[in-house]
Amino acid sequence: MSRLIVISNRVSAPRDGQNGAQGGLAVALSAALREMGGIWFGWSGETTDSFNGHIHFQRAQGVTSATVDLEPQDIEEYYNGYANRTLWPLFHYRIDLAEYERGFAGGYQRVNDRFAETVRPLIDKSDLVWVQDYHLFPLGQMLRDRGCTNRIGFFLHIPWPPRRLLNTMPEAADLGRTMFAYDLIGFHTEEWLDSFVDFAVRDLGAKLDGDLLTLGDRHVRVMTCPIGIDTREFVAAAQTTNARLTYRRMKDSAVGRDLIVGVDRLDYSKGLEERFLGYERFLADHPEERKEVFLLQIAPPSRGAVESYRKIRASLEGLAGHINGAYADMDWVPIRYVNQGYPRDVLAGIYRAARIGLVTPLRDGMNLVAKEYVAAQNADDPGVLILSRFAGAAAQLGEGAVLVNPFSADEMSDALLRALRMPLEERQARWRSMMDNVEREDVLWWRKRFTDALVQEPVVA
Ligand code: GDG
Repeated sequence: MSRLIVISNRVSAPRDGQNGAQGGLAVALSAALREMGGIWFGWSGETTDSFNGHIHFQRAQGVTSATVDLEPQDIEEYYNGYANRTLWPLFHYRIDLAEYERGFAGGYQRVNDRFAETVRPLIDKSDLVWVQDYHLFPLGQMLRDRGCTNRIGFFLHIPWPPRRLLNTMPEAADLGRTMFAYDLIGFHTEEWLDSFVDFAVRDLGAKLDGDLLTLGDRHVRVMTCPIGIDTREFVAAAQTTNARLTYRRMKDSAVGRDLIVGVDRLDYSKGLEERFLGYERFLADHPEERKEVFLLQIAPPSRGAVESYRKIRASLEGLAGHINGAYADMDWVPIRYVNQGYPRDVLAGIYRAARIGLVTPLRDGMNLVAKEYVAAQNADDPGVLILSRFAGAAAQLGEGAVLVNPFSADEMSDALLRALRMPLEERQARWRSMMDNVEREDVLWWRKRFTDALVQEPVVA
């Protein structure tokens, strides 16, 4: 059997002494590495004055990780720059926020080149190579340039944007051509896959035959492979003592009111401002509901080195303060806005206590919070998921969730009212249809679907 070489920006392989839960992706990839053998390679998260290619190997809980340190300039140009200020906004359709700087593009190429040079000697002839996400688009090509004939797959965790948006980026065509170094590319949904194919065919001149794209002498297969959560683990997390205590604490502090919960990294793609405005519209439209509900928004800060993230933090604080100022009473505050993260079992308890899960990104590759909310519910008395139609998760959960357009405050207001008034039977039926999907297409299913497809690919001559 082939070994698996996973390459991602950061490595979240288990560490010695760690007994807290890892995230779903880390669990799935660790399980795959344990089963197939192999290595997880990426940036350590540490800096070094001058890049030396020194690899730190670690083996814990049956998984080998190999990490390298990067220079401060690498981190500035590759990570904070091209990945988070160019690609992330562009791929989330925010060309107004995307910054096109040659310095960023150069740093991105340099770090990908450093990754390729460092990881190349670790790859044996029969290994499967699996590259993760937008930080590493050109890595496959750079490995091919170094004689790597292995099967190489790529999975994109974020959307692929429509070609008219992508083409605003000066390096769009180059980036697109390097994607043909891969044998297989996975996307969460048909929509992201179609955008890629449309771009490849119309802008690069590729030919499509079934699910195979051809450009010159290179072929790449495209597939949808929606990521799931570690459902069994999350259902169990919702039953732990910590989760039960949290559930109790939330119910006590709600004093009979309905909890609406949002949990998101603080990121403009998650639609937090629009969510607050939709909730405000609901409060304005339905004075009789005001003291019957409250919104708990958990938003741990992320990417604080990037200006647009500092701005959104400030503007959300202002908006939450404004709404609370306008509507709060001495015994009720409409929004509890929290800028810290919580352990996974605490989150599970909060989800379970919430009558509504409000997941309204403006654009999201998948969105795992939606699935975690579903997994944490009590089957006898489940809450309602209000889900953005622009999240990848809507393709799988669309029948059970109440879908909304997150740009419309009116639609959000209507959806909140509908969810609050939804009869138990309807809630149960909707939840069951979502839970069936969350159980069937979990993260282990996702990993197997991708690696099984990659193994089928012919080896490059
Ligand atoms: C990218 C894509 C795609 C959040 N707050 C806390 C916490 N979280 C956890 C959630 C969830 C994860 O972070 C967030 O996952 P999402 O999928 O919602 O979003 P991104 O971080 O943007 O992920 C996304 C994903 O990759 C996988 O392909 O679904 O579309 O953007 O698991 O629970 N975890 C803890 N405390 C918190 O306060 N412990």
